[in-house]
Amino acid sequence: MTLKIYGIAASRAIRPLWAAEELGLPYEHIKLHYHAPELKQPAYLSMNPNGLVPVIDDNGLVLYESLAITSYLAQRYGQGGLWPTEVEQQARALQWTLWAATEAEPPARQWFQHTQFLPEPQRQSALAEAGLAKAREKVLLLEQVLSDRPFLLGNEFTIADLNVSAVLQRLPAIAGDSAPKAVQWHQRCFTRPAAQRAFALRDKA
Ligand SMILES: N[C@@H](CCC(=O)N[C@@H](CS)C(=O)NCC(=O)O)C(=O)O
Repeated sequence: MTLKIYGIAASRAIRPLWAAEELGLPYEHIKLHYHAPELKQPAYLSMNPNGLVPVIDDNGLVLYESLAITSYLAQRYGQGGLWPTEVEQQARALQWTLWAATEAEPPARQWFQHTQFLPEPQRQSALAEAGLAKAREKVLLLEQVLSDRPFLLGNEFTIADLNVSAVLQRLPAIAGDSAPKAVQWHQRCFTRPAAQRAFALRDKA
């Protein structure tokens, strides 16, 4: 059975879409909007009781949480490539994935919500500024780590890079001029053909 990926590309579903493209996996894309009422209906809630996208169904394995999905796809289909073989590197990939979810995403999201996503009357500039300052601290940490290597785990692009760069999708705007190496790394990730193919899906209905 073909891998099914639920969620429009202009949502966190971009993460599993990008992973599937990296791995060359055939998939069916079910373009559910994050505001679609179906997300709160029993059929969808039986797959993800949180009522959120993305979800995947991989031959009967139903999984939610975008970064768990990307990590699963890498581990299952990308051994020795997207998923490193050494246990130490796998541990570092997990470290970066959790860092992306718990350290980087909350402030980056706060900044984005209060500058672009929320309707203007709901935006609060103090929250936007605080989110930006905190997110920039995280980018500066990446700047240090990337001072001596092209990718987070070394010389090769891995799931750690996909997860962190996808979460920090707006890294160049967050960094400004403060973190040139992090910006270059982000470009290296986002100019990969698989990333381009996945992000191009945002322009399609
Ligand atoms: N931690 C979850 C977050 C998923 C999430 O918040 N998805 C948003 C779209 S990016 C959503 O479905 N929102 C619908 C809603 O809030 O009702 C993940 O990474 O998969």
